Amino acid sequence: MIHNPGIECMPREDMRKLQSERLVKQVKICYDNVPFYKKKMDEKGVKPEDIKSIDDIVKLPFTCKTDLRDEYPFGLQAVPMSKIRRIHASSGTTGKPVVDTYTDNDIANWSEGVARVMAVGNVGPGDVVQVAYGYGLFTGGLGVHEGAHTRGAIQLPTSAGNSSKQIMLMKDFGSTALACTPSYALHLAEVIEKSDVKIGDLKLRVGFFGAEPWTEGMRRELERKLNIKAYDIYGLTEMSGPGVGGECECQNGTHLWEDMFFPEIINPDTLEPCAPGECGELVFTSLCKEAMPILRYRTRDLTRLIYEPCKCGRTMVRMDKILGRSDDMLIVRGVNVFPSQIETVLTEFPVFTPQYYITVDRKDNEDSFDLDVELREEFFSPNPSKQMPYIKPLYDRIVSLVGIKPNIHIKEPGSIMRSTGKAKHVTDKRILYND
Ligand code: DLL
Repeated sequence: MIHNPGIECMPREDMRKLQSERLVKQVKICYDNVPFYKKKMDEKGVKPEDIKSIDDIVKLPFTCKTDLRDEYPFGLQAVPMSKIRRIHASSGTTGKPVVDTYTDNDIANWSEGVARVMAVGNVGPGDVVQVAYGYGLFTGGLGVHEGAHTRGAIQLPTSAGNSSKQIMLMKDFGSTALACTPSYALHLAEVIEKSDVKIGDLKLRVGFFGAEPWTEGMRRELERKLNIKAYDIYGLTEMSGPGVGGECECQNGTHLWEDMFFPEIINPDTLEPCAPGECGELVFTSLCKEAMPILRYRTRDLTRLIYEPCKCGRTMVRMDKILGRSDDMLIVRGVNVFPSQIETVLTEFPVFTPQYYITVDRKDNEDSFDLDVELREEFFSPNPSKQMPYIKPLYDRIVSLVGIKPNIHIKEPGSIMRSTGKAKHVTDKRILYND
């Protein structure tokens, strides 16, 4: 089901016109109300009058995460505090959080973005949407909550954690949709397997998973284990939160809501636009944010855009699965490794669970790459000689696909740390030596 066909299926020329109109306004708002943008544009010699259409976007300066931190908390705000209705922030691992603030209209637009994603799963009145993203400063919980509200569905705000209770409520309240990180969804599936609840006792039919990279293999696993259709939902705090885009029924790329967020792909080294279809860093310009508009924000997410028309009828551009963030990329013995590549390989092997943990270290000037994996219950034996036949094919596949020679350690099923939010897959001990 398409939530807003007038916009989602708009002819591309009309979309360009809408984007142009909105960009012109958004840039003027930034220049006139946010000293940070005035300074940046003046430095680049660009005036609002120079921005006449969406094609002129390349004239604008970029905004980086460090700019957001420098302007913490409200330096990028374009309206007085009396117009603000909500404040969210991303946790981040270092320093100050990234803040986003919202007017009433911003919250309405944000909910519209999430509602468009939920419509793909035909979520509407009578559906119980179990929102197991964290509620709080994180945008996942409240963002998805509002989107479910816009669809006229019943919101079940369980937040993340307390897995046994999640499953009890899922069964007793008849949840039809589950929204959480894919890693937490997998954990819930494992808890269900170990409980008295049968999948047939549940009414679950659809899931909206995001906030972290996940692979096609993980989708297959979640769809099989939970007997649902699993859709990807993408977003980031700086662009309001979840619902910057989502997958359609074709599950073949994430449509980005281009009427609200204009995407570009740039080469992160040269900062030049990439050729259409080429992989690079995703950059967004908000087109109708009121409280904290944002120009050419460098997300650090690596992906490519797909402009070929989609069979679903939506005309909005699609993006490929996010390979990872440039700052999550590990360089081990000179090889670039994204944790999601390990998930891709693991899910090719039915004997392994998709759980993994990477530890990178440096000994005698050489990098080591240790990989903890779990065999499924039915294949596990503590006897190392019985594990060997499973290790060799996994090792070979990682060497050929990722280009790195891992030290593989087989762990007991269930022993790798599960997460209720964004999963942590890596410890890079080398960072300690650089401090
Ligand atoms: O994670 C917003 C969100 C909540 C999205 C719930 C989807 C569902 P942040 O905490 O600011 O916001 O993190 C944003 O998470 O730049 C990506 O690196 C990553 N990310 C978000 N969605 C996906 C996804 C929320 N579907 C950062 N696939 C982004 C891959 C994702 N990575």
